[in-house]
Amino acid sequence: MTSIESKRVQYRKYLERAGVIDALSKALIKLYEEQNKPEDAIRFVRKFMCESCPDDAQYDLMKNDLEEAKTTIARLEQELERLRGQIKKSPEEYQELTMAGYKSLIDDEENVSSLLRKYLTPELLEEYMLVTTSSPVDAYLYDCAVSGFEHHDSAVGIYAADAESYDVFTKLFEPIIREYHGQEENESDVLQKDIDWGNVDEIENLDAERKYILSARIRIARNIEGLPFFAKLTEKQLIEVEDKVRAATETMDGELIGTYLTLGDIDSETQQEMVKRHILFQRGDPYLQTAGCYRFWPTGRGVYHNPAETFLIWVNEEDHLRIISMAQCGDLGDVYQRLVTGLQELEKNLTFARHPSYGNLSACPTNLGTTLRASVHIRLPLLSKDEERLKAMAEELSLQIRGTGGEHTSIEDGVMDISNKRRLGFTEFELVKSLQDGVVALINAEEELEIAGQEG
Ligand code: ADP
Ligand code: CIR
Repeated sequence: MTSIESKRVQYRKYLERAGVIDALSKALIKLYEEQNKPEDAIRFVRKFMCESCPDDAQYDLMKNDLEEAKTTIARLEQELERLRGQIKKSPEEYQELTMAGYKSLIDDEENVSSLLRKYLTPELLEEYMLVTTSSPVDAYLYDCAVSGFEHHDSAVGIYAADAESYDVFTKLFEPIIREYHGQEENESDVLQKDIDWGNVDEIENLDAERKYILSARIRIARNIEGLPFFAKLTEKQLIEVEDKVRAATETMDGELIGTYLTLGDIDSETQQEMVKRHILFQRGDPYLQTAGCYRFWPTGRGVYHNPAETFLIWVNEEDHLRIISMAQCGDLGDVYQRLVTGLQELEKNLTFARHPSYGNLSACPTNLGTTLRASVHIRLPLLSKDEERLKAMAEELSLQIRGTGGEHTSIEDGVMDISNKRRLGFTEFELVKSLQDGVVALINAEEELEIAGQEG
């Protein structure tokens, strides 16, 4: 007997011994004897085989119980978070946590590349460990560095807990900011140029034939002056931000007129659809999670958008506001114009936090300055096959490549998210123009590959 045949015989014996053959035969005989053959034969067999299984009514009851239990768990989790938020850590506890976090970061010899690890020396740790920003925020170094202490693979590893953090812990933030934004050689004390939206008409439709670009988007971050950033916002302040933004959108005009939706009122299925349409954020970034970005979720979070979904404001995600303009085509000019109009409208009612050297303030140092990320979702099937060339071109053109599902996602089917890599040290106009020039260069390269393919 071959080994497969012998395995088969053994399996059959096992099924007989365990009574499976007998039970199945009885179920099939029962079905055979049934005068009115049921439409759903599998369900009939399943019911016959499963004597102690719940009937339909019991099943519905159990389903309801499960839903109720889930709701209760979510409510209790929120309550727990609220109570945790009320516990103030003592300076000694902060000191202990900071030292333990720092030790685990430094002891890890495999993950050595975060800027936090590079610039947080033992001397700085000693100097800053018990220093805080002003009351009532009282942000410690630990509040800023906790994400990098836990995630040793961080590129940066630090978020500012409030505007003051950038100055109170300046000997740590400043070199990180300079290195991340390529400003090491800049001898000036002022790193960011004045806001300059330039000549908006010079930004154009980059793909009028709709051959390569699926969509274009520009976003900027803003934080309301006088309120801490996400890590230190209280539950009340989260609502305060939301109320202020909601009120500020009431004067929107023309194509910017829209509706504000608070996240708690959007059911989870609709949320998922909105995320897929790229008009809503979701929680889940582990770096932000540890930094405290999702505390009191979904309180105070929400999105404002016009019916065409081309102008949006995300409230209380990583920054108080993410102002976004989008188009389902390559018309970067149209997207740019709408963004500038939307921002100017908001500025009539809101004052945003700025820094004398870093320009507009954001919670993450990578977004400081213009806070602007202009991106296209673009299909470049030929160029994307040559990963090295694509990477080299992106580097040369100061572009960043991401997957289309957002940061830390992968490229699929030759479609990628191309955006300006730099945020600080340049004007808004310079950055959008640099994306425009970069995308044009990539499209030209793709076209050359197409022609070479046709000729060869
Ligand atoms: P950001 O830091 O700009 O918010 P993410 O990479 O986290 O960037 O993206 C946020 C969301 O915006 C994601 O859903 C992403 O797919 C979407 N997005 C970014 N750029 C574009 C674009 N050009 N077209 C459509 N959606 C985009
Ligand atoms: C990190 O340090 O890697 C995370 N806190 C995310 C930083 C922002 N994104 C980025 O550098 N691409």
